[in-house]
Amino acid sequence: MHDDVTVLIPTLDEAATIEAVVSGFVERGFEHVLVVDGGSSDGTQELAAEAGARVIEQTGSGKGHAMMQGFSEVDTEYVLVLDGDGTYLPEDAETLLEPLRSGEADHVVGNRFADIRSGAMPRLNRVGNRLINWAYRAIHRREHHDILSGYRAMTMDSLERMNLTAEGFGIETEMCVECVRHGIESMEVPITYETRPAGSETNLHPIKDGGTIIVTLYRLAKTNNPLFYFGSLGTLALASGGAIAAYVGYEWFARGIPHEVLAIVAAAGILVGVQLLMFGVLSDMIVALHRDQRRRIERVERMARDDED
Ligand SMILES: Nc1nc2c(ncn2[C@@H]2O[C@H](COP(=O)(O)OP(=O)(O)OP(=O)(O)O)[C@@H](O)[C@H]2O)c(=O)[nH]1
Ligand SMILES: [Mg+2]
Repeated sequence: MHDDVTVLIPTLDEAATIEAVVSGFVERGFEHVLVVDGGSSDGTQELAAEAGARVIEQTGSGKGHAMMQGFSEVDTEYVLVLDGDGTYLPEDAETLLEPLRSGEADHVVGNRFADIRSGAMPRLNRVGNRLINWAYRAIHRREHHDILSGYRAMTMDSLERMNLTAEGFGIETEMCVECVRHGIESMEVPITYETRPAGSETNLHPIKDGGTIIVTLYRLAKTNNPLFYFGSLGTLALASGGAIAAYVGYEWFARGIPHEVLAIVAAAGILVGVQLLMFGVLSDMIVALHRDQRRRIERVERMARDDED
């Protein structure tokens, strides 16, 4: 029934749940279930295969790496990605796939906050999510409220246009940023987020992985919103330089004490800050021009392709 969809599940020690997750999809008519396992030692691979999945073992490590390896094996039009920890429901698959089939979007993200079971997400993760989504909206100017969601559906076509590199938990962030960069239509649909069943362990370290995600978001801001990237650094340098200059000035005029070294530091901070700000404005113009050019090239490519058909 769903022979145009591959259900891709990255797993690492998910024996407690993987069987139920895979059979949930098989029973709903998904013939292609692909589990990319990161070398589980608890029998996840066998359980997944018994439930009807095709299982491959990951050649590297990290969730992002597993997903990229999985994508390279997909030969269907659509891909549905989800975790193997039983926190996402097969019942929501249709909701995620519908916008792809109707042509409304090429990348659909399940919004966990629409219906989140109590205890499904620790407070720290909740706060981190809120902060990261807010930063994403501010930097990339697209309405998303759950960019880190692990339940997503996409067309293979749009996926092939993305340039993915994040090997760990930064992959979801990267996907949302790539959508903006390549003009891929993305949208959000409400889904349910369940609590991990007892006996199932998380692989996510909120501080370490949260940090990686924030760094990923910031690093990727450079190409989509350079004014923010350079501007924030520039403002920081300018503010520190200005503060030191104010202190040096106060000491000199009010108390007659000179601070030569500090004065040089302050001047350097202000100079660097102003330069970074100018650099930000210039890069912003370059990016805008570049985006314009690329849209034009893509339009011409599409026209050429349509002519061929
Ligand atoms: N193949 C592979 N899968 C991984 C790796 N790390 C995590 N996973 C899987 O990726 C999915 C998401 O990992 P989780 O630990 O559930 O992380 P999360 O969903 O962001 O965090 P929780 O809120 O704790 O569930 C799960 O199915 C994991 O088994 C890895 O290194 N390799
Ligand atoms: Mg999970």
